[in-house]
Amino acid sequence: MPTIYLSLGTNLGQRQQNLLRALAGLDEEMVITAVSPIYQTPPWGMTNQPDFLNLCLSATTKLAPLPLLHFTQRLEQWLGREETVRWGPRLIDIDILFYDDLVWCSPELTIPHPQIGQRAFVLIPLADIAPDLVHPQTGQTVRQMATAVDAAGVIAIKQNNKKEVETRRVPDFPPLGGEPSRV
Ligand code: A4P
Ligand code: MG
Repeated sequence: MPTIYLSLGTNLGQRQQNLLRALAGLDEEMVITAVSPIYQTPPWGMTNQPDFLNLCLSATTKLAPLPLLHFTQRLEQWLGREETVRWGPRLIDIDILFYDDLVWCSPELTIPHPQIGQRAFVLIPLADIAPDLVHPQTGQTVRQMATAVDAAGVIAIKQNNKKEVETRRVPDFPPLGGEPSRV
């Protein structure tokens, strides 16, 4: 099965709970193999907004790239994410970083995620779980990219472990094909 890497971010509401609920929802369509610590990170891109909590995870999944994107978008909506401006505040954001060593570019989906190299909020947690992962376009490892990025203000606040994910399943998250519903 393909190995994927995802980045999760939140800066509205109950931020830790948002991350744990997202992990539990993702668990429905993938086998999560590693979860980074949760980091508090200063807002990137649009700086006039609250600090984020971020984490990265690795997983294996049967979903092809576009169905994976549609699944994560449906989960974002189900968790209560509302429309926002680009890089603006959000309850939950799920980005696909890598999908094996696939390079994919369409209007809807770009893999690897195009801004990985500029984002400490992605690279620092990713380096905790996959330091030797190689970017298929640049040949750089995650460790090399993480060393090169400005990580000021990126602070680990909580270890995560798979047990916590497993005990936090969202029992009523509808399987693929179900109608999205609100919490
Ligand atoms: N899309 C294309 N490729 C991908 C991909 N690999 N993964 C498209 C996920 N989505 C992908 O995303 C806009 C569109 O990108 C989607 O409809 C999908 O078709 P979005 O999440 O709806 O919009 P957005 O998040 O506002 O835009 P964007 O450019 O994806 O922003 P990011 O990259 O998600 O950045 N600062 C900190 N510290 N921590 C954060 O987590 N997050 C952001 C949002 C800004 N600043 C942050 C953080
Ligand atoms: Mg996004």
